[in-house]
Order: sequence, then structure tokens, then C-alpha cells
Amino acid sequence: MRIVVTGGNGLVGSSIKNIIQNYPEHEFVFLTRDNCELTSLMHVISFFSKPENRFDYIIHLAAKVGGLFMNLDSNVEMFSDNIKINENILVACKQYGIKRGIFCLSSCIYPCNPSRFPMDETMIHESPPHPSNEGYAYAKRMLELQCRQYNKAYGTEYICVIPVNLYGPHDNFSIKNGHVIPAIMNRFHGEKAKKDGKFTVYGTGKPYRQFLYAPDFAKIMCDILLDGKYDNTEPVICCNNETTIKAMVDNIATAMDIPQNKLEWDTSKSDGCMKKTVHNSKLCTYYPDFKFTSLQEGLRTTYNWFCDNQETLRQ
Ligand code: GFB
Repeated sequence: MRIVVTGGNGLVGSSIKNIIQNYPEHEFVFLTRDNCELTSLMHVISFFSKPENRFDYIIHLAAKVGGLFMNLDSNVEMFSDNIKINENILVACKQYGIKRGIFCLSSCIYPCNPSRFPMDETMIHESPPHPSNEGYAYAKRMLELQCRQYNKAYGTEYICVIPVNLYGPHDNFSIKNGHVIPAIMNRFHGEKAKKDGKFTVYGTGKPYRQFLYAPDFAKIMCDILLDGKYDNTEPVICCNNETTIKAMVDNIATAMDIPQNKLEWDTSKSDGCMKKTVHNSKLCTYYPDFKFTSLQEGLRTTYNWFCDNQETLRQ
């Protein structure tokens, strides 16, 4: 099969690039912002209308994403850009006969006051998401709705996968807009170089989060799309164990050789959603032997990658 991957240079897109040799019978084509501006329908149609850009399957990763503080600052753009990107891609998939694909949601789209924890695949639309990221959350909820409608109306096989907080090599290490792990690694790395470095973490450290190593997620997505084991088109959650932000930051400090008693908490900063726990029992019925990378191991390899790619990494 010929597979187009949108968001080809992103955290997960780059992780897929590192494993395509495991699927030698398939051809992967990585689409990046330089190739095509996905918020423009004209650009999207002009790209997919070219005879050399015919595909059988799609892995749709491209999105306007960012951490809590970016979402708090730009809920309007997070909604409008992601709605445009997803609509344009689905229009092109229909017009150019891409009948099967993986579409990426996120556990942050879930209700912030659900009827029960942990949440499962049936609870996406149960009640409002956390206000901090409602723009992104409602745009991604609409993507789940659109995939379901296309599958019903056109017999397509568009599968929504729902990861928890992703991290790993090739992440966006922006201190302002990044997610917690890359933002803190970059900030702490700068402070380590100073004699009287200050290792400040935002919030109280009490929120709960589930972190998933991006290379693990990349493999799960490619297997769901290609190995035939996942025999339906319903959404599926991909998650790993839960921890508190405090415990996770302690692990980062260990990975960076920073004494934990040097950590300081700026509780004037937002904690965002306190808990968004989901479970992966559905995924595990299809992939019972999948070995998830531990947080300690994932943080260590991510920091090593960060140190080795200072010149070129996104920040
Ligand atoms: O990763 P993060 O930005 O995403 O924040 P969310 C996680 C937690 O880390 C929050 C705390 O409780 C923050 O208060 N935190 C502490 C920090 N220090 C920092 C820091 O330096 N930077 C950041 N960013 N956080 C996002 C959604 O929510 O989850 C997105 O807003 C996306 O839309 C993502 O879906 C997966 O888990 O709070």
C-alpha cells in the first residue's frame, strides 16, 4: 500500500520514519508544512490532485498542538486551524479515493468531570472538556464525528486513535508553548549551565497525567493500520501508566542529575485539568503482548536525544 503521513516532521511522524523498515511491503510518503499548507483547501487539493500523489491509506497526524499554556493563550486558533486541517484532509481523502486511515485524537478531549474514572472510548462526548483546551478538544471531537459519518456514508475505514500525553525524541522543546516534559527539560538544561540555576516547575505538581512514549505510539498506529488484527473502525485508546506531575518531574530531575531538593514550584501558574485518566483494555485485547516503554527509560532517551540535537531541535 502507498501511505501518506501528514505531520511528517512532527513528534510522531518522525517516530514513524524510524520504523518504516519494519513494513517493507508498504511505501510511506511524509507530508510536511513545506509541501502543503493544510489549512488551505486550495493547497490541499492541488497537492492531492497531482498524479504522483495517489495514496491508498493515510496516517493523519498534522494538527496545531501545544502545551497547556499555549492552549490557554490561543483557544480560538486551536479550534479554527484544526477544524480547517481536518475538513480539508477528509475532503481530499474522499475526492482521491483514500479509503482507510488512522486519525489522531487526544485524551485531553475527554470530559473534565466525567461520570467515572478511568474513562473509555464511549465517553468522548459525555460532557464538556476542560476550559483550558476547549478549542483543541472540540475540534478533535468533531474529527471523531466526521470519521464516523464518513465510515457510515461512504464505507470508509477511518479509525480514530486516542493517545494520552505523548513525549519523546523530535518533540517541540519550546519553553513557552511546549508540553510539560520537553518544556521543563529545555528550561532545566539552561539552568544547569548557571552557577545559581533555579529549577522552577509550574503549578502544584498535584495533577495526574498518563505519558506515552511516541515511538511506542508510532508502532501501535502502524500495526492497527496494517497488520489486520484490529478488525473494526471504532475509536481506540492508547495509554500507559498514570503518575502525578510531581513524580514525573522527580524522574526528569533524576534523568538530568538535578538534586530533587533544588526543585521549586510556582503555584501562581495554572495546573490545567487535574485528572483525565483513560484505560486501554480495548487495545490490550488486540495487542496483549505490547511492551510499553517505562517513563524512566523514555525520559532518559529523550534527554539524550535533546542533548545530541541542540542545533536542530524545535524550540
Ligand atoms: O503537558 P501540558 O502542557 O499539558 O501540562 P496538559 C501538563 C501539566 O504540567 C500541567 C504542568 O498541570 C502544568 O501545570 N507544568 C509544570 C507544565 N511545568 C510546566 C511547564 O513548564 N510547561 C507546561 N506545558 N506544563 C494538554 C492540552 O494539556 O495536553 C493539549 O492543553 C494537548 O491540548 C496535551 O492535548 C496532550 O496535559 O495540561
